[in-house]
Amino acid sequence: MTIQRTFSILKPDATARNITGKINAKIEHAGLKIVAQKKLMLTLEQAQGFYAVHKERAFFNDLCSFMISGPVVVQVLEGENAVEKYRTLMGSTNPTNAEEGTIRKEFAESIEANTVHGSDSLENAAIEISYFFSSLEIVG
Ligand code: IDP
Ligand code: MG
Repeated sequence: MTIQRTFSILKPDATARNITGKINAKIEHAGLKIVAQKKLMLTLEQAQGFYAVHKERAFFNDLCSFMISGPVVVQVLEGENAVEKYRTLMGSTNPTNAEEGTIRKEFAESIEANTVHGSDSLENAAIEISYFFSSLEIVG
């Protein structure tokens, strides 16, 4: 029984299609609580910094362009085993491979426009949360 916090982004393809509420319903139905949330436009510098781990990948420039193509919703999710629970709820990076019932299976448009980001470890969750939120903005 470990309560964790993880970091989530509802990507520009989600805000463009006005489905952030549908995604949040799935998040809450899975038992994760949205303890912080804000909508913003990323700058190119912020997107590049956030995805710096991927900077050598062929898709890096396209990914950063996509992430600044419209507003995103950044969130902190809290709950039992939140990091792994949210990764499971998201589904595989490529929606073609995503499992039934996952966010990406239901909503993702492509391997790039795949609707959501979620931290891949507890350590990265803490780094990513602090990239976007101050502790005063997180209300459990
Ligand atoms: P994840 O979001 O499932 O953790 P990562 O491998 O960390 O997947 O990749 C980060 C993001 O980069 C993905 O969510 C997706 O938007 C994009 N991406 C990953 N692989 C590809 C690819 O092969 N082509 C285009 N975009 C990709
Ligand atoms: Mg990742």
